[in-house]
Amino acid sequence: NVEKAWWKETVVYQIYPASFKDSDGDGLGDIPGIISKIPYISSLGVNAVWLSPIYKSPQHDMGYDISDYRDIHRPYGTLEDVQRLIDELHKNQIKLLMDLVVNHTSDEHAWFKESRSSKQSPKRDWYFWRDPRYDASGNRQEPNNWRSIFGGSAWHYDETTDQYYLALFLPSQPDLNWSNADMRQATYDDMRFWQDRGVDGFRIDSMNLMSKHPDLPDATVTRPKEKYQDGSEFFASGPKMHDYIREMRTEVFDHYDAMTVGELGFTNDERSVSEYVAKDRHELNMVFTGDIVDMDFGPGGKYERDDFHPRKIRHITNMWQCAMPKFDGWNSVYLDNHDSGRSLSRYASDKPEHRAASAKMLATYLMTLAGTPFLLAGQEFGMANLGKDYGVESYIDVEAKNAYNAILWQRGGNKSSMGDVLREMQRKARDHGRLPVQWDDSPNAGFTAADAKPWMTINKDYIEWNAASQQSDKESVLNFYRQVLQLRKDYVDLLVYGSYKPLDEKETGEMVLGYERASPDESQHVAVLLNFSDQEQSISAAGYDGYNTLISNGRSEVAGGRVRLGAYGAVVLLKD
Ligand code: ISL
Repeated sequence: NVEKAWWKETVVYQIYPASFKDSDGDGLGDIPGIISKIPYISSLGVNAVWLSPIYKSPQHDMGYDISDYRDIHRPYGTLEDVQRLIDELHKNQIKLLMDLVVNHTSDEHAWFKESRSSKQSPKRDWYFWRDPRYDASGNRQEPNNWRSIFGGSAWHYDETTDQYYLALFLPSQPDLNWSNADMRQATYDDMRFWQDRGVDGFRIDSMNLMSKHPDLPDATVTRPKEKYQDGSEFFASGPKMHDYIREMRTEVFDHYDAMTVGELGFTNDERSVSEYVAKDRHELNMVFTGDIVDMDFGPGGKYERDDFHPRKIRHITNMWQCAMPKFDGWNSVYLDNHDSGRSLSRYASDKPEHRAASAKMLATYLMTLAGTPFLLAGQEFGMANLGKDYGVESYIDVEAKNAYNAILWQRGGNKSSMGDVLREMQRKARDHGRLPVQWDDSPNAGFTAADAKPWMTINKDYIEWNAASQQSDKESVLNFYRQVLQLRKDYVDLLVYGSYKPLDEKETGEMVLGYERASPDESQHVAVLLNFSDQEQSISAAGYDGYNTLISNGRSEVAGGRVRLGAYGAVVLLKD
């Protein structure tokens, strides 16, 4: 039997602070804006908020480049505002998870400034500094061949000391050296600073990159035409990773009953993931594996074409749902975050005739699996990607821009050859996950003042797709979300703690994801059937005598011994 815990019964709502709600008309979301929406957040039935970074930052990567962990980016508000946010959320029984970005800092952080000042600096070893290599003709070269996640070399030359520093993301995001014990203690102090103010836990950014292979060896060459290579074999889930997590627990988390969610890029295999979340390891409560947001990446990367197929979500869902009970682990369940396109537009359909049904089908997926569900703000009323009529100039995020420019360069600067890349951007660019929330149909979607200039594009579909217009409509996506969240509470034994049994593709057809859940005492049973295609599907109802529809997105029918699902149909059948 699965052990009970508050963080297992929670549904988490992710807020991207820049895009949630602007209270002062500067076009950027802020903390008072979030506070003003607490009644709305509370009305959804979520029990926790994950807030993307709000700390002091030069904002080269939207706050994932932190220059002071104990201060707030002024346009978002002040420490007092954050305290008010924590207190107001708590009054509404909503917990707050902060984003903990400690794989790297900003190059404007005092630690890095000190570290870069001289080789003798006491903080020199808090980051990775290495001598140049020289090629046969005496040209200065990077210490190894690693590619940055945002493109180019991961190493940056610094004249002051004639050495390179390592930055796996932007050059302005130098990686911290976790093998330095003083650095680790300083980080733990910063975590305690927030926990002492009442924060309930952390989503830990790029967690598995904190331990690198101590020799920083050259990566295996997988793209021979390119100078820099994927070094993740040496920088993801390195040898000391689990020592650091255990230390973090005993130094910080255990003293606060903190909820912990580690982001794991690159680490997607069952055995490695189990080492983070198996119960007897006492490390993290849950993780985000990247596989679920990479289902439509191409063989050579994100901006290559590889059309999504339902068999991928079946495979990944079954894998994690079946794996976790083997080692008493727990996981997150998510489809969207601020690093990708909206799942509605990628894994289902945002065409007008399918949009609401698709959003409800995905909601059914999120709320009927074992694991803690995470929603990205706007998902609860069917926000979608920017449409096909938005050109490349609408994309302002550094990841897509860098990728676009790198491919353009490979193609000799021929812009007319870039249609395929733009298509993939329209699907997957991080910008879509960061669109301002569409509150109502007033100018600027009620996100900011009517005469303000929003910091990024507001999707023009807001006139039709916004939270206000769905409030009182019983059939709306928004109210469907409220219903499935309520079901998850009403059937907590079944939907949170119940067992999971995949339905075979032979029974459901390859376009349908089907699974059964049973409560630990076997008194309750459900079958969930989700059509990930725009074609009608028909499944034998032979095993479901005595089952009734618990919830449906309006595109299902049980009759004549068959369950019929319309395009993107979803149904949950409960045994009476
Ligand atoms: O490269 C990846 C794994 O295949 C990425 O998914 C990687 O894990 C991800 O880019 C890390 O994202 C996080 O850290 C970044 C920041 O830009 C993202 O917004 C954040 O979610 C650097 O802090």
